[in-house]
Amino acid sequence: MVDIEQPKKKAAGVPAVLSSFKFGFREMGPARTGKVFLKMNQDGGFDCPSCAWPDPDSKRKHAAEFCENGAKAVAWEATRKRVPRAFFADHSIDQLNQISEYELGKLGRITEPMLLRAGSDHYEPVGWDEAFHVVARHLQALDNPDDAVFYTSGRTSNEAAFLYQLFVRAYGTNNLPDCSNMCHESSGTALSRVIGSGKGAVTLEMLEEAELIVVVGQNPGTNAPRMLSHLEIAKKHGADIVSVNPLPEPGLMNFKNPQRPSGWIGKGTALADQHLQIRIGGDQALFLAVGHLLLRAEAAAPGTVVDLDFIKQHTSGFELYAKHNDELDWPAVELATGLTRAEIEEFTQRFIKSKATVICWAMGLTQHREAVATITEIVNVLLLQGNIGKRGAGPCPVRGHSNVQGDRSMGIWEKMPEEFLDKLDAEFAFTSPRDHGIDATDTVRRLRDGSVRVFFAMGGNFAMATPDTAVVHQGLRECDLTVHVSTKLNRSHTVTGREALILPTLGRTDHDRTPNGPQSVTVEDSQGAVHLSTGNLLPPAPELKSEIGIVCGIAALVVPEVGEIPWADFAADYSLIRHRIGRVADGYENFEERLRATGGFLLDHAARDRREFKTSDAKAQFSANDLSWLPTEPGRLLLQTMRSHDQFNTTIYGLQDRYRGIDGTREVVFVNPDDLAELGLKDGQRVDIVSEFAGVERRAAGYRLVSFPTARGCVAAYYPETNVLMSADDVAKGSNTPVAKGLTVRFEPAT
Ligand SMILES: Nc1nc2c(c(=O)[nH]1)N[C@H]1C(S)=C(S)[C@@H](COP(=O)(O)OP(=O)(O)OC[C@H]3O[C@@H](n4cnc5c(=O)[nH]c(N)nc54)[C@H](O)[C@@H]3O)O[C@H]1N2
Ligand SMILES: Nc1nc2c(c(=O)[nH]1)N[C@H]1C(S)=C(S)[C@@H](COP(=O)(O)OP(=O)(O)OC[C@H]3O[C@@H](n4cnc5c(=O)[nH]c(N)nc54)[C@H](O)[C@@H]3O)O[C@H]1N2
Ligand SMILES: [Mo]
Repeated sequence: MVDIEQPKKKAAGVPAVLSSFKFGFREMGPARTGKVFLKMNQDGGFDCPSCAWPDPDSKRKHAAEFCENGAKAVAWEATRKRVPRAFFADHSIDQLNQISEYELGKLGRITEPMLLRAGSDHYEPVGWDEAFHVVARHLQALDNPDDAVFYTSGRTSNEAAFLYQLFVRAYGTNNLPDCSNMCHESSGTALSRVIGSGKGAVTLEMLEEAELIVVVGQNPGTNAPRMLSHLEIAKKHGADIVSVNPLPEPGLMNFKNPQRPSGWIGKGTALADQHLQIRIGGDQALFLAVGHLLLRAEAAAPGTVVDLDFIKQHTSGFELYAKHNDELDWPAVELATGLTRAEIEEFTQRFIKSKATVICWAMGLTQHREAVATITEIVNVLLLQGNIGKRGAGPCPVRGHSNVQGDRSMGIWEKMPEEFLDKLDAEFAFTSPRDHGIDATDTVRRLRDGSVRVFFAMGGNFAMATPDTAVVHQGLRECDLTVHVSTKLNRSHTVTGREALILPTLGRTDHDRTPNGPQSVTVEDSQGAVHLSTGNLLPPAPELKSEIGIVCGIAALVVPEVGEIPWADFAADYSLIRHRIGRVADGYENFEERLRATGGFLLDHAARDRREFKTSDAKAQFSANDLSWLPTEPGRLLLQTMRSHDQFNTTIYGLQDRYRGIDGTREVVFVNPDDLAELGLKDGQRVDIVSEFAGVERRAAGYRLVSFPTARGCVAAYYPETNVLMSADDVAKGSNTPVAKGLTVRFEPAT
């Protein structure tokens, strides 16, 4: 049944708690639900596999430190349901492709390796040994290791990621694309260039001390719900909070804290003091204007607005930036942002008033053509007031997957710096390749050319998460072998190469015991804190292997002679892996010792901790960017593809987007009522969404129009269904991230 009602103005509270338990009981039953929810994010427990928002230290810890969506992610993994052998015997590949992503995910955990033999149209069970030999046979048959691609999704632990990249480099390629390429790559690219580290420079404690927090292009109520508790604390300390978003996301507009009884009843906290309902792609113009106004205010009252000491001592490029930003084309700024000058002036006053400002952002900024320039524009504004490397201040990109940041620290990157590769080679006595590999977008292009022979994925759902869905599927079908290491079924398993393997693995919640005893893994969160994660549930099947066990099993067959790498020892004792990580990965020095001593630690961050900037000139760099925005022709709109409240990326938990008032369907497109009227369309009508890029049209058929308070000219629909509208050639400049926000579209009557 499809039910569309008024969007909610409040997030979390009682409905959120009820929703977690309802989903928990459905998947796990009451006893397991209790066991799981009590161990989540607690000392000695497991790290929530959902988002990368940090766990509070003991000072800040609540009794039950989890959120509705974390609980769903856990219940989804810890489900008691299993995919039976008979299921694969009963369904051909064609039939599997008829089953929706949502239904595939609901089938339960996979428990044994499955092989699709060449010429067959059914997966069949296969032993681990044979499965590993199939992978080895294909990899050893390739003349060029670069014909294989090794994808990673950001749930993989530090230990597994480190061994995985070691195996891939020992095999001879840097083809290590990861989900980050489609996520925060623009943040990493921009921040590395201008402040010398791609990671955020704000800890939880710093966030709570901020006087102004700006949340740009992020929907924390759904995608990082625990962040709201910390915003609430900051607010209690007197912080101003501003949301910059084309949508009035309810988590920011009003929030009820499920961790506190007082949050269960009553009005909740209105978190945002100001909501700037920005036009899609208008953020660079907005921050350009804020910079301009700050400089003007400083000129009017010298020494009161800008931190000249900081600028002089720690930055470069200020003069050029100030000159470049002296004049501003206000009409263009108003068109670009859809905001009035008065709104931008009010926003700027908040910066002037604040002595410590944090700017947080996520996909609403990074998945744009001008994402890199936009993020440097945000850094400009922070640098003007010395808002980095001091209490309560700094840039705070909020990462997505729970260990996406750790995976990068471990070497999952197609262009890992020489310094890391040199240390890796010295540690394991081999020579890793130095030619850069390909990222996720280039992998799509290589698939399009039909030049990938083996596609290997450590988790994720590459077939759905990427742009140009049909092209990706065709390319995957042309591979000799596709391999997926996964916990549950998804579309990437049913769009197969000539041969295909599904290798089931342990998840974060599963107890991991090797012949050497129980094992733990580690993760690094969004703010650079590293800690242990220990699963406590009986695994879905006794023969299930960990990701580490799988990598070691394959590597021992494929690269037994390369270097001195004790694969079997690593598979038995994960502390041995941490010892090696401690000698290779930046910031992880004496890893195992520090971990044992403290249970977890915060990684060093030169800019945050010492105002030391590891850039080309050892200064934090101002950037002079020209105003960029996304003009549209009449009849055209800007589309953003986003997450509902009931999904984790390509995993669909349910068909309810509670805060936005949608139930029973995902094929909706949110449109401003004035745009509907102007286009002569009505709420409830069905249309095709047609995207236009570089003269090519792409179509998503049969979407229901929903009249919604989104910014004028801006429409929104759910990812991943709308990835058919994206092009692998439409990418962010400098970071190669596919453009998932700000696509030019028009509506046509439904076909
Ligand atoms: N429950 C749950 N949690 C998740 C995930 C999930 O799918 N489900 N995914 C995880 C991952 S991998 C990631 S990367 C994060 C993603 O977290 P988010 O970035 O919050 O995810 P999106 O749904 O893509 O939301 C984009 C937000 O940016 C806004 N926006 C779109 N275009 C623009 C623009 O041009 N300017 C501005 N200022 N805003 C814009 C949208 O209205 C929306 O609020 O969440 C992580 N956590
Ligand atoms: N249009 C559009 N496209 C986007 C985005 C967008 O906003 N709009 N967002 C982009 C972003 S930010 C991201 S991060 C990517 C996400 O891209 P991916 O990371 O590739 O996709 P996920 O849906 O997170 O992957 C889910 C699958 O991971 C597997 N899995 C879950 N847990 C584990 C585990 O512990 N181990 C292993 N081995 N497997 C596991 C399960 O089989 C599950 O089906 O999508 C990108 N694509
Ligand atoms: Mo992400």
